[in-house]
Amino acid sequence: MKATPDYVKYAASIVPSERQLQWQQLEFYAFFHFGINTFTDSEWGNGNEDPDLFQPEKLDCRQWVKTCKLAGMRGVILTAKHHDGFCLWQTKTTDFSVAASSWRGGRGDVVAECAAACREFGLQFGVYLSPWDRHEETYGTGVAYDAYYLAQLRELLTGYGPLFCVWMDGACGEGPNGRKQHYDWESYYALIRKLQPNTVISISGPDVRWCGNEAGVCRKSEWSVVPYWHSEASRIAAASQKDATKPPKKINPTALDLGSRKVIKRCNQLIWYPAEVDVSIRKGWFYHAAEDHTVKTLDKLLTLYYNSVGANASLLLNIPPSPEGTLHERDVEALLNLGAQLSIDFNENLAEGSVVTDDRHLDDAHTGQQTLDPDPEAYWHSGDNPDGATLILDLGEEFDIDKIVLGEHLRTGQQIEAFSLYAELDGKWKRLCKGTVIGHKRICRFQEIRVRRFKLVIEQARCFATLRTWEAY
Ligand code: FUL
Repeated sequence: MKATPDYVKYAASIVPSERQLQWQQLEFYAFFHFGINTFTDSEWGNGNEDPDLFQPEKLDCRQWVKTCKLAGMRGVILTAKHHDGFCLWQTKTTDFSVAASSWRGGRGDVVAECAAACREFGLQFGVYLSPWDRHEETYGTGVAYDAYYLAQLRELLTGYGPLFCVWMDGACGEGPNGRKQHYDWESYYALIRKLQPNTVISISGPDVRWCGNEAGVCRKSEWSVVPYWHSEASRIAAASQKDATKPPKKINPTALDLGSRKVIKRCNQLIWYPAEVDVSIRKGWFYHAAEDHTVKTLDKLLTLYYNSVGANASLLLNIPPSPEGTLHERDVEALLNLGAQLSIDFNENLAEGSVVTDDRHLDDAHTGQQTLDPDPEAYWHSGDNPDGATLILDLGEEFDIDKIVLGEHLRTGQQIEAFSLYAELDGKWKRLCKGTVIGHKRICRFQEIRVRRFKLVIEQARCFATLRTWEAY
């Protein structure tokens, strides 16, 4: 048995917070980009719009949320305020809000309606609150704007029930000669922690990592333990959008590997910072009738799902409501088809009631069989000699299978660095899939085969290996 280097031991010791673990369970949730831009047909408003343009006459947040639920999502994030500064709730911090529109006599509140719809349908609710604000006069003055932003955060964190997430965008299009705001991030984080300790702070914050593009592309290996500097707001801002017409489509090639041994060896401060993939169902983030034909196909949506949720990232899929205040029928159709397909894909876990044997385990409470127990705290643990550990799943009889779902027990850290999955075909083990990260969830997809036994080999792990779940479809 080779000695584990100290830097690997250190990486193995990094574990998620309780709020990160809760967030990780959501896996797939919606983004709603809705605001004054919806009525001006733009992506980035300039902050000088007439608030009375905001007239979502048929606003129906129940339709938004219900559709998302049917698509298989477990939460939603609403743009309470985008870069233009227009607020979708009854705020006391500015006149530039729904209160200044004649819509519903100035008493409308989209944040409240969306939060209520989420409660009704059992989805989690979160808010996007753009730090960059093109309307607010104090933007760029430092402390005064921090106070403004904090007051907005306070209203949102105290007035609308539990928020699972505050999404702080790194985008800023002020350019070199524009206003420059030095945000007091720490004060924002402290207020969120104080008012809602279970809320994750995403993107320009310490809890959830932006995958680095807006095209739905995720790395082959999406490590959850990465160098701390990936969470620095200035670094995130530098990589973020600076021009409405140029959303980042690729991951910067220098940032393709965030957490292999090669990378973590060079950093003595690591953090748990799991990835989120944000992408729009259409071309733009906001609704434009001219983009109705760009709604992604079922195939494309499924690929996005499998490549993110199935690769240790969460999927934040944007569906922009139309000026009427409803989701357009094309988006609804696409979401319903997606939900229906996902329920077919994961209709019956054929591993349930099967037998898993292992060639090593820490103790009797952590045998291979534990991987089939739905309790998230029941898991297989290899003991301290994980490399080469082998588990066999025996379904008892042959089934047609094209997907295996694996997941580590994250409460004890991210340990697995390389694995291979095999199926027994005609008495021989045929490799189906070879990978690095398993993390919260790895979905291995392959050509459908008729098979009874699968073998999982942990080729390399940090201090030990765990497996919380093993499913077959
Ligand atoms: C970007 C913003 O500039 C876009 O408008 C959108 O909100 C996207 C999610 O983030 O950085």
